[in-house]
Amino acid sequence: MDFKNSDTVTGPRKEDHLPHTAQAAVKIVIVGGFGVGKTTMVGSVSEIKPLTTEETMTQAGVGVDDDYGSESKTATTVAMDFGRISITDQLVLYLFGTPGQERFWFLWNGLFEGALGAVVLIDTRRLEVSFDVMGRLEERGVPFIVAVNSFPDAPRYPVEELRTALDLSEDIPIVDCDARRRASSRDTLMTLMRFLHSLAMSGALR
Ligand SMILES: Nc1nc2c(ncn2[C@@H]2O[C@H](COP(=O)(O)OP(=O)(O)O)[C@@H](O)[C@H]2O)c(=O)[nH]1
Ligand SMILES: [Mg+2]
Repeated sequence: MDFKNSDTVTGPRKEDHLPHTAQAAVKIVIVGGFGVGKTTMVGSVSEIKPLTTEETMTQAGVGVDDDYGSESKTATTVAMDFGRISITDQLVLYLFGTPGQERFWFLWNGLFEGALGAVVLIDTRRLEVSFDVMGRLEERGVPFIVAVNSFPDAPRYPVEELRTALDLSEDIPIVDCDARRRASSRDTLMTLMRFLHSLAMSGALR
């Protein structure tokens, strides 16, 4: 076998090491329909080089994936994105960006296993692509918040209108975010952590 390219596989970089103060690591999933910004969010917020499994869209996806609103997208994540962010010295989040396309649902069982919570990204031009995702999180009892990714030509709705359209209960936070911006993505994750904390305090977490 030819190992000529093995020098491209390097060991962990110094910045990849967990801080020695880290005490808790939790798994968070970033979900939503095709092209809502999952890969972008994991990439913008991760402090390690995000691992992204992208595959150029093939004929197999044509007519199957609903790609309205993401016309310029040439690749779609078929497996997942993976990243890490330290929220405090002690708390580390592992982020898993999970595909929302129906034909990849078989991947979900494992990906949701052990997840403390989820961010559901939505694109207001295509709310329906994130409906199923929310249903599946509810089925599995994974608490989530909704983040409205700010695409420039996407219509803007008052939060309460979105809540009704998405059929979400009062307590589920709905926030605006720009997945391309680290600060915004981080704020979104902080909102999720506060929400999870409040659920834990009220005894609502399973
Ligand atoms: N304007 C704008 N574009 C975004 C934003 N987030 C993602 N995009 C773009 O939308 C496309 C789809 O994003 P991507 O992260 O690949 O979506 P995914 O399929 O959910 O992983 C890409 O071309 C991104 O550059 C955002 O917050 N604002
Ligand atoms: Mg992606």
